[in-house]
Amino acid sequence: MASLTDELQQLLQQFTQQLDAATNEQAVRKVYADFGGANGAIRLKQKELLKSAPNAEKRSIGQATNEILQKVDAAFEGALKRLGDAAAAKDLERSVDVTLPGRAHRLGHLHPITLARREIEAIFAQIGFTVAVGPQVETDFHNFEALAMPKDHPARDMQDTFYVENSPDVVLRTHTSPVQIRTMLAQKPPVRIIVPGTVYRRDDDATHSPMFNQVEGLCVDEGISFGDLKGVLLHFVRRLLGDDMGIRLRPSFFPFTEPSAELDISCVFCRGKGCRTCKGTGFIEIGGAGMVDPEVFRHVGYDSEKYTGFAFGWGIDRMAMLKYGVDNITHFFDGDVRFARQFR
Ligand code: 2NL
Repeated sequence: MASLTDELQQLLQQFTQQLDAATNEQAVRKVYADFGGANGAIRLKQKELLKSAPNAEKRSIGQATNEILQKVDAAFEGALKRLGDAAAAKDLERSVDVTLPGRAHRLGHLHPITLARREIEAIFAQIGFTVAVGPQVETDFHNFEALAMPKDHPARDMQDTFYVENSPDVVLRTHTSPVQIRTMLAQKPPVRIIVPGTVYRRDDDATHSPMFNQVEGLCVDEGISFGDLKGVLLHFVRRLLGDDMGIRLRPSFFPFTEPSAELDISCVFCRGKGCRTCKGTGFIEIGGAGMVDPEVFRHVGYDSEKYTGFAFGWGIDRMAMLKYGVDNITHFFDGDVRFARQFR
């Protein structure tokens, strides 16, 4: 029996050594499991001793071995506490300066075309126009046919169109006019809408992008005149660019309006005095306008004896370039937030 107790003492010594060497909780728990746990060496030894001992000695052996196991438990708890105290002390050493200012988030910025579009929409909203939108992939009917541009019409040459492969009647809309067509097909006059949106043409240079943004307007009711068109356009241009602005309507041609006009506005660089940009004329071309052609009304089922209307259109991108003084349209599509952030 003496030698067996020696063996237990030896195991206790090994346990103590390994426990002292353990530097983290996981290691401490492993050492405890190896010796003091349910299948640990010391507990197995205790069972072995009790089993082989004569009945008279079982009680004293049980007592002696339990004392050793109590030491093991106490040493294990002590080791865990030591590690916990060290971690807590280290945590307390950490210093946090609560007076430091917070870190600012980097903000994005609305795109200048979005800013310009919203401003245009707001000005027209104040004079009774609502915003209408529609699909960017259109049918030949809505994009051309209903706008008095049948398949053999030379006016189609004015627009280089993207067609959907193997679908000769499906196009990327070349203007936002198909939305006006859809609106007129869906409702009776009076109609007062403004239609902003992305359109597509096969063009690509410093002032043309194959994808660009337009806004068109349409007003249809009884007794609408060319004078109403002039008044609305002048009001709009003055609200957007200043009360000293003027407009000029020059006779022109569009298949969907009659009469038609090119729309010029005072040069925003010289305010109409004449400069290099406006080639001394004091005006720059911005878009077009006119009275809705009866042929368009026929396609949407409006009675052109009863109703008249005006329509107009221009490029939002070009308007934003003029408003913000941007010299190349591609800046708008580079996706550089430093560019966008310059505009308020
Ligand atoms: C331009 C000229 C214009 C229209 C667009 C229009 C739409 C319908 C009926 C009649 Cl549904 N007209 N739109 C009319 C005149 C000019 O745009 O230079 N745009 C960039």
